[in-house]
Amino acid sequence: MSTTVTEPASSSIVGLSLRAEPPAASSLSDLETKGYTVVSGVLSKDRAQHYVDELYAWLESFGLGFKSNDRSTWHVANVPQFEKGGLFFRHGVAHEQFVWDLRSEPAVIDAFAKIWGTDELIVSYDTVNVSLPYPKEEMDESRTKPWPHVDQSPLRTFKHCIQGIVNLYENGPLDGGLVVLDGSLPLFAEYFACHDAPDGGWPQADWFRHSEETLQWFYDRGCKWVKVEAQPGDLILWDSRTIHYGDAARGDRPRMAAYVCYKPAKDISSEMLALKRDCFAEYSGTTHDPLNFRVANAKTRS
Ligand SMILES: O=C(O)CCC(=O)C(=O)O
Repeated sequence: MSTTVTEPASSSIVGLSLRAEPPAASSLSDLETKGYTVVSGVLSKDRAQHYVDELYAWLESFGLGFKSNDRSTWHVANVPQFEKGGLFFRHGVAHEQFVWDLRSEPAVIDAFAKIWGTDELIVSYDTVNVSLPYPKEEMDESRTKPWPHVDQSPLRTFKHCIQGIVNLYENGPLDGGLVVLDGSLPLFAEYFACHDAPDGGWPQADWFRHSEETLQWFYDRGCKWVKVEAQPGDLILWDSRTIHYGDAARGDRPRMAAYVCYKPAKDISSEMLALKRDCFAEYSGTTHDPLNFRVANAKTRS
């Protein structure tokens, strides 16, 4: 099995420069009101295909039997270990050159510059998602069951984090991908205000897992699940207060995507910056928030 990674593109982790047109204001106003949006065409279709090819080459490099051009080899046992429908955390994938290239795409950075009003941004070392349509019997419930959650502590009710997915392959209703509970963003604070906190209080960590019982309150207020569809090269953005999960592939197409998230660089603490430098040096990935992150391993996806 290959564990090689290429050298990161740069030793600098702050201050990525901007050269692109800002995203349309309408996409970002949806983000404010609905809690999610799709910014079209941050990458050209050719550029998106380039990253698809890189992802396939990365999977093939392990020599486990997977061949992108032979569907008879698309088995769970033929690719490196992943979580859920297709989240890869191991083997330094967060620091592969193509993942750094993707994070450095000017139009991706520019969307976040618009969100935060600064181009002095710091990026997370988040991962990629390749959710292939594996044979059903190879995908147990732990991979396919919805895992609805918000990535924000109930104790912070303000806009704190905007998560991003660069979508690389055509993504429709049956493909693996982001599913959001439409209407849940404006109800985030009210839900926690009108329900009793568990013993020990609401979690301080930026994560709250919902269950069918807790979701009923949202369904009663008209919230509906929406699979976010996107074209190759689109950037999906969502507010961490929006209830969501990543679905496994249910059709016959692969999902190919990379998670991206940037925040103002000035807001990182010196301790987290030091940890980030260590992660960079050791090719470790992180969870999605570039400022308040955990070092990623198989169990840390939030
Ligand atoms: O894979 C996805 O579309 C969503 C992943 C997710 O739930 C997250 O990053 O918090």
